Amino acid sequence: WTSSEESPESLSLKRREVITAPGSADQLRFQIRAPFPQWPAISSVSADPSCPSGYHSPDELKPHFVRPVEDPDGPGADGREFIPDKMSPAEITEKEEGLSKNFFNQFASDRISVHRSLGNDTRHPECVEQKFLRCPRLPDTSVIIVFHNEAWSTLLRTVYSVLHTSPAVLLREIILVDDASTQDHLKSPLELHMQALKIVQVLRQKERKGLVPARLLGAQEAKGEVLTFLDSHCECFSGWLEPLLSQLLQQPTAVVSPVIVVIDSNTLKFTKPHPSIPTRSRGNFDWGLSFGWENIPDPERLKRKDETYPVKTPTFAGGLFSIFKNFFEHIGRYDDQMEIWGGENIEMSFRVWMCGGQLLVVPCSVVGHIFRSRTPHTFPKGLETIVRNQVRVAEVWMDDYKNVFYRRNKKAASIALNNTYGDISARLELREELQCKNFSWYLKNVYPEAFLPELAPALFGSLKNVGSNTCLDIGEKKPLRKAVILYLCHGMGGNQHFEYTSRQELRHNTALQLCLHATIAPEPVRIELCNYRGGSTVPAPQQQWSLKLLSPQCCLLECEVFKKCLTVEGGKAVMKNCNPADKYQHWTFS
Ligand code: LR7
Ligand code: MN
Repeated sequence: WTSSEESPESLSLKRREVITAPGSADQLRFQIRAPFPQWPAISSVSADPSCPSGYHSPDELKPHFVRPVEDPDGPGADGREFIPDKMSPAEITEKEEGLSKNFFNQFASDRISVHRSLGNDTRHPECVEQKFLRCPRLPDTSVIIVFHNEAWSTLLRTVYSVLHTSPAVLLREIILVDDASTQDHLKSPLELHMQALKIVQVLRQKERKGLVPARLLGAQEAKGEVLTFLDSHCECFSGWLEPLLSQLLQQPTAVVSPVIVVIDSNTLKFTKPHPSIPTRSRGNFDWGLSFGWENIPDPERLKRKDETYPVKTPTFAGGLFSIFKNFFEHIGRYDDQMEIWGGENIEMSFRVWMCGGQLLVVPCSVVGHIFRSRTPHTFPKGLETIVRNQVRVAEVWMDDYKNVFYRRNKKAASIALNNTYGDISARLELREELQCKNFSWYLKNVYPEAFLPELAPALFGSLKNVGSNTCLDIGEKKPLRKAVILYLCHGMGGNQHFEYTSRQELRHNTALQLCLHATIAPEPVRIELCNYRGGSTVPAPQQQWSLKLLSPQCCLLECEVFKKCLTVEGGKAVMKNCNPADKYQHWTFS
């Protein structure tokens, strides 16, 4: 088989045969041509006459298998939730301490075996039946886990789950990279424990720099053909590794992620996959540059012949993925000036697609991750660090679309304006050197479903009510169908960012497409999904506003179907008869 840049699909059409066909190594010998001139061909996948017959199996001999003393069938077995008996006052204190340190239930985690069983393999039958030839063998991998002040039980459970689910020949090593943790259990006790496991090494970053520099350190030391990154609070489900490696073998310029299932941060329950429910989600981003999940759109979903087929995804969560080490180096590793946490997942997503790679979710690979609602990490230079990382993404990769982000995040706009995001010349050179496509190519070809805000809206900013001196604000995390609120003007964009569009809507569109929706008083004016969302529909009349200019800064906001104007009354936004003399009907954009 030959993989060529012109038809990356041609190989994948035969993929079931490649990975499941019995037969001699000779019949299956194949070579992967370098997809880029600068990138050396991978030769190690050609057949080795002495290599063993048969298929990879999780039961394959594990020379490094070490059984921890804890019972895999103890509390939490089969991925079940941990339900404590009556808790003593001391236990309640312990639980609270664990929560405040980690923002997950360390108390529960500490009482579950570090190699708890996840029970039988509940993946889709097409995944369970899939077989992977041992010859020619799959590439081997280094698993790199970076951590900062991770709890002992979650970190060890991550390590043991890798050891117990990965066929030994495919697991070259596990590299733990400590991002300058301060907790004692992560110092010599960790080193001693890991030394006993032989194939696990601990690297230390002397200074706290964040997850990107830590992963780069791990990658530099890694000896495997493939790099596999995991967060420090994961559990691998059976059969997770082979589908990732096999997909890379077929598409060596892919970056592949498992399906990431939830380990509940309170009960530690592992959400096992359901055999008859196909994969539903892929990654996306919003115009605040946050990562999010969405349903796989129909055209992509229908292209999949069965559950073993990968899903193209516009972005990835960033924490759990595999990539050929030489492709990682070719495609520009990471932006090494990104600090602490945030932004690198979107950066890598844009870069991989724009510079000739692809981002795939492999549904037969399942890994659990403890999702938590808040970050427990300290930010030595403040939360601005995240915005600075995002500005680096926007400046390097987003062309004119960076302004769509800056309009929504005033902090980002000021970092960009004052040029305090550091030197990006090396990243711009990389973009040049790899002859990457531009951002509109990415939007058009990789994420055609993306909502594109107007590049140059007529009016935008926060909408201040002159009479009450407050600003329109979408309020909560889930503002849909809720009353718009009036809040102290903060001038940061965010929840107070509105744009007046060429279709006369007043939009807040960072993640969802939300529109200001007129109502009949006394019902307060609401936030609704915009009726016009591309295609042929038109805005609902309640979502069409005409501006009756009073000054260059703005106006009365009239909804023509009601012939009424947006008014602040009793701290609420309501529709009333228009009266240009009423200051509570005057609005300014700023
Ligand atoms: O300063 C730090 N140093 C670190 O080493 C901060 C964090 N870390 C480590 C940390 O111990 C953990 O192993 O970095 C890893 C990620 O940090 P988390 O787990 O506290 O945050 P998270 O799960 O929200 O991280 C998600 O977003 C990050 C943005 O920078 C990274 O992309 C993470 O890889 C990503 N995690 C995932 O993709 C797992 C799936 C969750 C989702 C969505
Ligand atoms: Mn995490």
